Amino acid sequence: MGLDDFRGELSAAIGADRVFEGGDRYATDWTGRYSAGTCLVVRPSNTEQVAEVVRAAARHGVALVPQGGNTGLVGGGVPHRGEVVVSLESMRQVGPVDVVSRQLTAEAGATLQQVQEAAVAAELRYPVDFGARGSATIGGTVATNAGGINVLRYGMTRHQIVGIEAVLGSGEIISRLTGLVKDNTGYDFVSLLCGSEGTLGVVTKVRLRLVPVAPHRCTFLAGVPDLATAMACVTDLTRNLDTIDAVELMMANGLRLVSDCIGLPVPIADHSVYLLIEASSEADQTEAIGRILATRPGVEVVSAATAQQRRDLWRLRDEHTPSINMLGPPAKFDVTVPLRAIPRFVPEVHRLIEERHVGSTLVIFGHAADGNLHVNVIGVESDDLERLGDDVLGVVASFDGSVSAEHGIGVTKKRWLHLSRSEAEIASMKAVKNALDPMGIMNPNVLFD
Ligand code: 2HG
Ligand code: ZN
Repeated sequence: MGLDDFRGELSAAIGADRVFEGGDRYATDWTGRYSAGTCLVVRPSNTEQVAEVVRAAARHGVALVPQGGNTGLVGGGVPHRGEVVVSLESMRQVGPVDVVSRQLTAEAGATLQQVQEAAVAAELRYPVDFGARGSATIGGTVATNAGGINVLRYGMTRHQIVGIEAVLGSGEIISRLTGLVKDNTGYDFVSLLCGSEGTLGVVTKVRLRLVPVAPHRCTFLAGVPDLATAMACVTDLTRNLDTIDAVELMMANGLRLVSDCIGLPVPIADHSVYLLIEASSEADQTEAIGRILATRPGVEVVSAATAQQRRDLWRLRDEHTPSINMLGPPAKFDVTVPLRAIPRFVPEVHRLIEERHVGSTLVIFGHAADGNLHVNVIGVESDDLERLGDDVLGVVASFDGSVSAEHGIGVTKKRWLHLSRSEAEIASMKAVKNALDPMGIMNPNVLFD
């Protein structure tokens, strides 16, 4: 690779301060499992500069890894074989909000929280949300088609995007930012780039739809005797109300771990399973939700009476990922199974881990209403990770689930892509990649080899 030539040429073109040697912040992934130690980083300040980076990389045979907040969980945003990191952190402009169309345009390096706050300032809401909102970037959420806690009501990131600007691996800029909701003029690049994990190009700007803010919000923690009852509660709620934003699932061991780590007590103790439920609506739903949950035996409910109590309930959920990391680098499986399979799937995974991965710790939590479970296993040696993945994802496949619900395939899940995608689909994905990234320089280690 002509890395020195690439570096010299780009320093002259976009400024020496925008081309530098980066440490852990750029070279180590969030879980700590992948680390290149140091890496060359380029930090363009606008779309034209991103295009210069991609064209120079193509000329010199240099591979690139686009990077946002580096909060990805499948090793897809860090270098593995000497790739250069393209950091979007200098491109963080958001807005203004177009209140007529209820849309805004944001640069890829803006954080999810920046976008949410800009929407709130215009009395609107950007409904994608998850714990890493303060550091995850909007470009990263698009590249991975991020899901999060409100998918039940609002859908994944793909459902929020009405436009995109990106530099393809070919060095071409495509820009579709007019915000037309209806636009049937051929292949849908917006949707194609969303979830492409940096393999087709670098997302530089996105146009997002915003939704109205409902005046009433209510938040509950429900302690439940078992998974079957928990899933029955999910059905009761979602069949009867169209105002439920989130129903999150936590298990007693995960909640205990979080509570100990952050020093925040669980307001209702001694249940096997917990649901964190949130609704937003025109009229207050506290009573309606309480009534629905009360019909199931053994369910104990507490509702947040103040904004602080609401924040505390959400901290018990949001802090699962950092608390698990305190136990050591986890093996993470981000899977979906059909809703009715959850009460059988979870015990099956427990049995497998106890029998075949003795001494490891299993923490399962996730998004109950869409069947997305985060299976975290701590204490498994690196050379045993493939066997662990074969075991866990084998069970997922046996329940007709998906090997990645929202985090993406990245580097970690490549081995198991075939469990969720047919040979024809994988061949078609490769054909698309070859067309848009003819030199194979865009994030070459992720998705497939
Ligand atoms: C969440 O739902 C994230 O909090 C992270 O998707 C999940 O840490 C995980 O496994
Ligand atoms: Zn999640």
